[in-house]
Amino acid sequence: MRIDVITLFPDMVRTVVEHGVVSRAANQGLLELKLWNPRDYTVDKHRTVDDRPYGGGPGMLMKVEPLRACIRDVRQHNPDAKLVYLSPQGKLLQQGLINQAAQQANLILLCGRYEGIDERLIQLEVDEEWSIGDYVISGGELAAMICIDAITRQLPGALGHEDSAQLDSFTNGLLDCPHYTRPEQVEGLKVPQVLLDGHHQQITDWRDKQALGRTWQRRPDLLQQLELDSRQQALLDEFIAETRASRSN
Ligand code: 4GY
Repeated sequence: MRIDVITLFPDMVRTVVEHGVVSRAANQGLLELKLWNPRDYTVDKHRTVDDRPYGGGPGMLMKVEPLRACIRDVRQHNPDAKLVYLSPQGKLLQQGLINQAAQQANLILLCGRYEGIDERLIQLEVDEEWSIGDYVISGGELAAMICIDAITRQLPGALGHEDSAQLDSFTNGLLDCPHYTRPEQVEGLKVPQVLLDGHHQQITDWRDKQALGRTWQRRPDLLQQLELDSRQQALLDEFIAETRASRSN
């Protein structure tokens, strides 16, 4: 997959391919990241990339001409790609949207700075607007890096074992189960016995039950969107019964 990123801070975005899973994917040729800086498309002596908002008020906007020239150049090199603007006004990013994006060959991510970009550039140039959540950060770069990371780990071959993105939390619409490693005891807290016994079906049942139970406790909104099968419903019923029992003890 090829991802082009339009940003005033290319050095910041590049760091996403310098570590871990995303770095390995880039080195394997699964991900090709290209960075484009609107500042390289300025023509004035000061290389100006900001401009004042009509109507006044605090803050600046990204200057239209260099940004538009940059977008045009990217599109010329990558004509088939969808262009996504990252902003709090966008569609909330969820695993389904990430997985869909990972099926595409190309993507262009546009990072805003200052107070953002002229609305007419959104109308004319932007195909989709995505949000990473209901909070404001100082620029689109961190949002783009989150997108790149989340998309890359869904590319076939990006994770060590081919099925581990399948096992990720949210792939099944649920939160993850708890995990334990050595030592067997930490400050008197023990590893659940079932994980030590080596009965694989019991381990699977326990993990699924914990995932269902935690989702029920912490994110009931996620559970409501799911149709549980009879095994899952039975495991959740057990979890709820155990929770009530241990609360009344
Ligand atoms: N939330 N999801 C987000 C954001 C920063 C000024 C427009 C978000 O995606 N991006 O908060 N972005 C602003 C900064 C320009 C984007």
